[in-house]
Amino acid sequence: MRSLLVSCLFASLALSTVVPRARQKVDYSGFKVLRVSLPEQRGDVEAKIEELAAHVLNPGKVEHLDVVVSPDKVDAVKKLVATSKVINEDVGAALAEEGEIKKAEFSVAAVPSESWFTAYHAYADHITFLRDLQAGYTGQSEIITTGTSVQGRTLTGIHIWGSGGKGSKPAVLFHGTVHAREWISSMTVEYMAWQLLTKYSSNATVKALVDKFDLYIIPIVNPDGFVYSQTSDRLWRKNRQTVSGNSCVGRDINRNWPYKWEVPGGASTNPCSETYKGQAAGDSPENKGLRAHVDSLRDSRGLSLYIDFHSYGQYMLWPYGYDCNLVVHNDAQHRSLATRAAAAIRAVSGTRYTIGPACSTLYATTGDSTDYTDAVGNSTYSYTYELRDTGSYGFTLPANQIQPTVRETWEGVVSMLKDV
Ligand code: 0X9
Ligand code: ZN
Repeated sequence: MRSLLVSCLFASLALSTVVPRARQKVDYSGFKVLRVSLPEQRGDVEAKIEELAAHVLNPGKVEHLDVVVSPDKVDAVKKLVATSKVINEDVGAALAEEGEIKKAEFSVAAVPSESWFTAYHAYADHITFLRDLQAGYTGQSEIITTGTSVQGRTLTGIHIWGSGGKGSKPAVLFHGTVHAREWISSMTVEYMAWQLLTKYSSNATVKALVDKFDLYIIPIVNPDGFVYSQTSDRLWRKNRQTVSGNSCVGRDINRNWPYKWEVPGGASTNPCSETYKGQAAGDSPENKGLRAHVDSLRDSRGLSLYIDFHSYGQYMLWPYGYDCNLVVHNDAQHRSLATRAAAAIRAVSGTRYTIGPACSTLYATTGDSTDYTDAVGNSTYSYTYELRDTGSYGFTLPANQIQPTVRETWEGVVSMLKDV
């Protein structure tokens, strides 16, 4: 008995050095979402709200913040601001509508079917999905890795090419799930890969697109955060990196890219904030791997198009994030591609996107991916997509909206790929 206890203890200690054991899952029953107005001098009030809130859903937003607050802290938050309203009475009940994480049933080495896109999935199943998809198309795809996360997970993606052969065409790069809680983005990015490979031989449009580019598709660039959002806190956003001397965890990988990282205003220097930028430019391991990949594509065949898939809000945004007065040299071309892509999406389902330069259309960010891919990666086009919805469900989009979302977004992406 004693030796059993000792070996269990040893096993759990050994496990904890690899992946810290998840604490009990956060129960959001009774938590509310408050929409609070901010004063002109927002700094102090914002910091106090961040301290009281369990999460800020739209950090950086100028007009108002949407904050998730436990029932006992609602009054304290309300006292800090001039106006507030409850926009969700029970976050726990809203999360329950999202649908369970489905345990996937993979048949041996079969290409995944479209039913994959009817549910959300565990991280390990996402990796199996990619491997099974790739295994069905070994002549025109390979699994790629672009570095390692804080907890040692490999950033995994798929490289797809067409008739010109591997590595012969300009590069297209898609990223998903840099923000852990944005689950619809993993599904959407996977749908792009699935469509490109499964439709290549039957659909002339798809064939032409795959023949035109080398496509690099990484559905989950923040695996530790994603796993944490499934095991511990559904509303987790950042990675799982610690900061010495501080108990708060996580850098916002989308504030960590080493371009204009040092500019003040578009990210937080507080490790407890949702938008913590890190201690130095590019100091998250996830960013190091992603950046090396962007740099190597730039140095080989050049990047034609980069899309970073997020949720929510239904926006298509392009550089710059760090300065609201700067206009990118090919702003007009960015706008015209986005106009056509948004129209293509709307034609499928009526879903409306707002388009524009990131800073002036949404809010300022420093160290975000698209500023880097534009200015350092020399990508001809760089976009952030904010997928469905506009806030009714937010990050916890119900599973029955996965297929409508991925199908409409596919049409937007096809439109962009044709136009590039
Ligand atoms: O804040 C972000 O990183 C993105 N929004 S999200 O709600 N998914 O977190 C937006 C990034 C786009 N860049 C700018 N708005 N500057
Ligand atoms: Zn995001």
